[in-house]
Amino acid sequence: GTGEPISCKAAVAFGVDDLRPTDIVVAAPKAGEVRLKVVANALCHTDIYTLEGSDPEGLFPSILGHEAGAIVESVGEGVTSVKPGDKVIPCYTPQCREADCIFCASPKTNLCPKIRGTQGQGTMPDGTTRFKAADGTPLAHFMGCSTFAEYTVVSEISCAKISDDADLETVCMLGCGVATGWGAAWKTANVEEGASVAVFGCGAVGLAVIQAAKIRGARRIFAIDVNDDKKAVAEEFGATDFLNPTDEDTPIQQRLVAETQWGVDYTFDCTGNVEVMRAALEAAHRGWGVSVVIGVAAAGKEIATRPFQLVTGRTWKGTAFGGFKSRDEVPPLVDQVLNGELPIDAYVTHRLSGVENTLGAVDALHGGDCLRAVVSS
Ligand code: NAD
Ligand code: AHE
Ligand code: ZN
Repeated sequence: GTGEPISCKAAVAFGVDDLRPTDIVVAAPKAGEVRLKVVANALCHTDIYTLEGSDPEGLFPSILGHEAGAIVESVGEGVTSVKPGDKVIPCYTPQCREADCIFCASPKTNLCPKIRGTQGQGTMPDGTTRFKAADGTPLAHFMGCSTFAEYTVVSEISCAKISDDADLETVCMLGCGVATGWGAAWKTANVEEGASVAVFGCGAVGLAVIQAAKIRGARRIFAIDVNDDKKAVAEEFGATDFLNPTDEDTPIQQRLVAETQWGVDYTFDCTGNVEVMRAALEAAHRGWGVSVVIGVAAAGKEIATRPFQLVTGRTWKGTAFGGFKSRDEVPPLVDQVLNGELPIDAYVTHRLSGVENTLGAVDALHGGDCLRAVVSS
């Protein structure tokens, strides 16, 4: 019952590329915390990036996973915004909404720093963990979510309470990839009708940028991927042109500038490759082009370009979770999905069952034909 530890299954990352089904014990939520029954996980490339050892903040052993749908099992002392039975999306970018939080108060950002320090250290805000393996090994938390488990504990400020009608097996994708792509186009870049757009990388994040740009009325949408199989799906999501950089005789940015005379109004990196980030910046329009970094680069990687690219009017920006303030803005996105305004079913290309099969989702996402592999708990 409430207050008792729960024994359950998880996919535990014991080390680089070592993800194993494991029996774990999940402690009760402390003050300001919520224990969740995880219903479905959609694997995001960032989980793989951390599993591969590319994340400077990566910790082992840990419970990864940050794109999920869940139901509140129990709440700790003082929790008022959610109750047992509520459907929630755990959000790695929390929203504390406290009066003295200048980030929550500002319309310019979603980056509430309230629990970011401990989140990066793999603990709850009090500096301790709620997870251990059945043999007693402590397990680190990840991104304030740790959803590759049948039960997890998160902060109340990380829980976006969503409609009871939501299908957690699909809206889980609003916990990261799909919401990030939409927000990158709508909030970070603020793409307008008639604009030109170039999206580098046609995974779920890139396709969500394409979908969102189309909804805004972008006139020309270039999809760029090294995998030719992405052409058809990119066009289904709204791309007007598809380019494979490996087929080009000149750098891809030169081709894009040639196609558009002065460059593309809005460009997006959805690959995490720093050379691609450079190409995306240099493909942006002289005088006003905006390039948004969404992809997450491996530890030690840095971006470079000639400063002249900025002097001549290009802007380089980045986005975390598409700039969405999680508790305020995720629930309305879910409502728009429910009323049919924002279709998301096509992102789910693979379905698996049982958290112990999370490794199957990792293999699927490596496969090249996968957008999102959703694992039901
Ligand atoms: P994914 O692996 O499903 O998709 C990546 C796509 O990029 C693939 O289609 C791949 O073929 C393509 N690609 C790889 N190298 C390329 C190159 N050199 N040129 C063109 N295309 C190339 O990944 P995803 O889940 O869609 O995530 C995309 C990126 O966004 C990852 O780096 C992920 O970590 C990051 N991400 C960031 C945020 C954020 O808030 N900033 C949120 C979600 C994901
Ligand atoms: N922990 C890494 C960087 C990882 C990273 O940049 N994460 C993105 C979200 S990726 C979601 O799939 C992000 O939003 N970061 C902001 C934040 O506060 O973590 C590192 O370099 O240390
Ligand atoms: Zn993610």
